[in-house]
Amino acid sequence: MNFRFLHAADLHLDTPFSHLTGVPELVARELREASLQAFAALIDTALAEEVAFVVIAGDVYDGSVRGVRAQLAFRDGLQRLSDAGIKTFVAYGNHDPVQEGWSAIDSFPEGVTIFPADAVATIPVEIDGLQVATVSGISYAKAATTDNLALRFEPAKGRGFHVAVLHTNVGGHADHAGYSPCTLDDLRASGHHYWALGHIHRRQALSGGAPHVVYPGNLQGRSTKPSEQGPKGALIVEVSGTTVSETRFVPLDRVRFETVEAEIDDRSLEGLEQALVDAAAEQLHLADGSSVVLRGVIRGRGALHDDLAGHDRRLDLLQRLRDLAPLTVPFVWWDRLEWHTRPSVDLADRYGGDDFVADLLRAAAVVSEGAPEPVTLAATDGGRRRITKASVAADPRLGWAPEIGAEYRNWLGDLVPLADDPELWDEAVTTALDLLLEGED
Ligand SMILES: [Mn+2]
Repeated sequence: MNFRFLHAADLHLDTPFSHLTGVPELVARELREASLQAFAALIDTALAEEVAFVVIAGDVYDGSVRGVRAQLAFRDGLQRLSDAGIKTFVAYGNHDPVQEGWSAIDSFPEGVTIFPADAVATIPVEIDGLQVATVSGISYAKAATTDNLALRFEPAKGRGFHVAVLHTNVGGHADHAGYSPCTLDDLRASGHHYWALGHIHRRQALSGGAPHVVYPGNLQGRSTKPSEQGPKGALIVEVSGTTVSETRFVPLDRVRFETVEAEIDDRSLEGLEQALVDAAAEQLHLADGSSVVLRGVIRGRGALHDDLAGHDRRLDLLQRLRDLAPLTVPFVWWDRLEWHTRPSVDLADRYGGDDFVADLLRAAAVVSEGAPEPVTLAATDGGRRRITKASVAADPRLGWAPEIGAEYRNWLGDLVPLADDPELWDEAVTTALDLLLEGED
């Protein structure tokens, strides 16, 4: 028997997008609606694709304070599926545990299974009186669920294709909260054909067969964090007997979060602006009817770095991009610009000099790369002082020459601990250079 089902997770209905600041009314309104519209699109897709059932693997809501709009929209969607004779299976996760928060829904429509929190439940799915699948699952009782729920699944048995539904952090990814951690081997052991997982927002298949172990990603991106970027939606899984014949991603997001990059090398301000505007237009095109929230990353070395080094000018460029972007739906909203640019000076040339810029560059090299040879710097007593990485660690204030000024010495001392983070350190040194070079002019 061939059939298809829909696998979604991490709906985070009515998610607030509270980190986005300074957005105009139209953008705020669209963001407020985005998660609910994505859910409506999910229901539309299930109906259009005539799926046998829908699986939702946790984090239906954004928090245990489940919003009124979120709950009522969720119930409406399940009712539409029920009316069409489509079963829905829901396992709650850490954002919507069964025993916490407030439920506005007295009774769910016919054909909806909310998996219990005390034990794994298994429900058969029939088509034309023939059992074609079973769907097993368990919900979180409390948000802080850190025991291995995967071990509670009994070996799959009976006719058909066996689906297991769980909100879990497979492999205990350090970047994700450690909710109900389990291993891939735990999941392989149970004999299910398809583990419909939720929790990790980046879409991925941890195993492409025997069994399929899949995170569909969240339904609607929530920020410009890497795991929240790119197309978001759900998976349509085509089943033939006990085999997955195809898995198709269906984008359902209404607002897409993306990063665009531009280089400043030899570009005029006008050229940089055009590059960013073009990149935004391309993202809007790729989003295919959805709106786009952009983070711009600007790299490279050149005169523009020096010209725009002041905070205000960079903010002005951001404002200018916002002014140029379409503010009708689908919109483009520039959330922010990140500058990883470098001054136009020849750093190799300056490194060999005998001024403070050279001292700074050499000290930075010692700190960040642990230069094998100690370097000498102008010291407070007017002479030269040898420094090594160890001496910097022992005294981050370095004994910089007095003509540098106490505020610089203190400030540079504060920078040294940043060396553990290469990107941050690079930025700190670049900022220090900017200030020094500005002084030279
Ligand atoms: Mn989630």
